[in-house]
Amino acid sequence: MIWNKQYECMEREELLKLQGERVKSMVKRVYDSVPFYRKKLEEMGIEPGDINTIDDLQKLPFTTKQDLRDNYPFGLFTVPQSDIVRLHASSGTTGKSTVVGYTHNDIQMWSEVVARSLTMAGVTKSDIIQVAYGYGLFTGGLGLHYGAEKVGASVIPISGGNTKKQLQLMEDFGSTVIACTPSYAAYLGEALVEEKIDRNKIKLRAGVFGAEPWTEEMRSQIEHLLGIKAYDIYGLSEIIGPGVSMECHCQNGMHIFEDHFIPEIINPDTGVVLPYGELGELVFTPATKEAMPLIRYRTRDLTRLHAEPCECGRTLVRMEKCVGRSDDMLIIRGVNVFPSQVESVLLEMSETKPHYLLVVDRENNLDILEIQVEIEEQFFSDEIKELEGLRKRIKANIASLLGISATIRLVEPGTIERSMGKAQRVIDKRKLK
Ligand code: DLL
Repeated sequence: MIWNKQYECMEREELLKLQGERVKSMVKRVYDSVPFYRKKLEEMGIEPGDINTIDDLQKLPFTTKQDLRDNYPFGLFTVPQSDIVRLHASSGTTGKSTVVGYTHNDIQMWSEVVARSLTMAGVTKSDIIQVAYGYGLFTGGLGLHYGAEKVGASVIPISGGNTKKQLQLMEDFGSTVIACTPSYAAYLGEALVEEKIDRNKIKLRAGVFGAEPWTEEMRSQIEHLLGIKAYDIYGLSEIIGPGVSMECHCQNGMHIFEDHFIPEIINPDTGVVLPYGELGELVFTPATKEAMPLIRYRTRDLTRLHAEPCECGRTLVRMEKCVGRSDDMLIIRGVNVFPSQVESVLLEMSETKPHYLLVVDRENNLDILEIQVEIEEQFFSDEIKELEGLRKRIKANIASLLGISATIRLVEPGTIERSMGKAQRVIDKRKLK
């Protein structure tokens, strides 16, 4: 068990002081060693000596994904290549991937925050954890791996995919915890039934799911399918990887490890910092990173922060489940729609399975949305009349909750492509035109 009470239960005043000291020393480091940051700060007339307390953070400029691309591959590193012990890269759908580097100390810090995260899900050295996030350039697999080893759990580094083998090892090795994307967890749950595996032989009790947005409705479905308690873990490669924040047993938002990653919520249009409780874009300053600390990195993830104390005893702020990324937001006939909103509507209905796809297109200059949704086998074999009733109910719920009209296509179980990693929930054909 790794519960670092010194930092996780720190008095707010003390934590803010610590954050101030950490930002101050980090700004001096990047100013001295990263030409990009020196230039940017000089242009704004800021010197490292101007940054003394955490309140001064707001004087500093933002860093964006484009800045990482412009400095591809190693331009933002603060240390010589000989001090880098690991490189990861995020795939990125457009342009060059973004590269991140880690020193030995960075890997230690990362392992600790993931270990703290797993501790929140009750993971101890007695657990057997199946790490089914992808290993490789993606941070999920190795991130969870090192954290689980630090806790002392027995790690099965199976990586993503190979579903039959996942189930076989789950049964034979007696995995008690599974770590993967929520979409893959839903698929594993389904495969368990298809393979007719005796549920009594499965010892799973908890899941550590993240890397993509997922709703409370998805959580209920996964918990039901796998017979476990499902926890949300958040992170991004630019900041460290998984383990930036995690839900404790109270499941009242994800605690951010603020001693390392300093969060802010901003208005994405104006860059103005918003108070706790307001919805906006999450910004992080990973102040203790050695190889690649960033100043006010804009994540594009939309959420809210809450600072009220949590029953678990941790004083760290909590972030709500992400609504989605600002770049995943669809604008359909002028209405803003997040795939996660569609997911909540669909999965609230017992007839639907957690597999769906949004196809957006344009016809006669008008946006059209088709939602393909898989339904449970027993309902699919029902009479046409009943299927039609279900289709109409989904359409009405989408219209009343999201304010858009969509074509609903009910598809047979197994039709929508399953994802072993991050699910693709949207095909926007308008972009291809
Ligand atoms: O997805 C790191 C990770 C691995 C997190 C395993 C959790 C578990 P990237 O590939 O850089 O890193 O993608 C980061 O994924 O900005 C969010 O948009 C999204 N994301 C990550 N975790 C969550 C989550 C990893 N729990 C991007 N809920 C982030 C919603 C998430 N979105």
